[in-house]
Amino acid sequence: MTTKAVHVLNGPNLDLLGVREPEIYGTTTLADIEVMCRDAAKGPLVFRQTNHEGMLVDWMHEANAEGAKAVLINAGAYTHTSIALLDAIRAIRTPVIEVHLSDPSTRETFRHLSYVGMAAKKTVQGLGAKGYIVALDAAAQLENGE
Ligand code: CA2
Repeated sequence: MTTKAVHVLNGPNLDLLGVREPEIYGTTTLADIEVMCRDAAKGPLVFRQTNHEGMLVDWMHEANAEGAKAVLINAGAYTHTSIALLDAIRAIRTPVIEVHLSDPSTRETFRHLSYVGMAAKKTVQGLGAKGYIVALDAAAQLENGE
């Protein structure tokens, strides 16, 4: 039997992590976060980044079609704008966990609304890169029905 993967999807500008605005997002790069996630994951992990909204939707569908264990998504600014992502999360069976490095609820008011959060099973925010690991643990707990 093949072990199903957790898919970690990252949205726009997260490829700039560690390079710009370290006072908000820290100095850890997305490549560092990928290594942390691979170390922490207990099974196969798909880790991706795109600057394109539709690509995130396609990857949600792909995760669902492959029977992925869970999707972790940091949708970046699409979090606050994308009804397409909300619909995609509602349309798939795979449980989705929302992750943010910062805590958007303490930032500008335009970041307070999360379309992703309306459909996600759980949100982990404000913990920096460690939030991805907390979200991986949360995905394992969902799998165990906890
Ligand atoms: O806190 C998060 O993880 C965010 O998803 C990051 C998004 C922001 O739009 C969300 O409100 C919260 C921004 C990602 C952009 O990342 C950058 C990294 C370095 C330099 C500039 C942007």
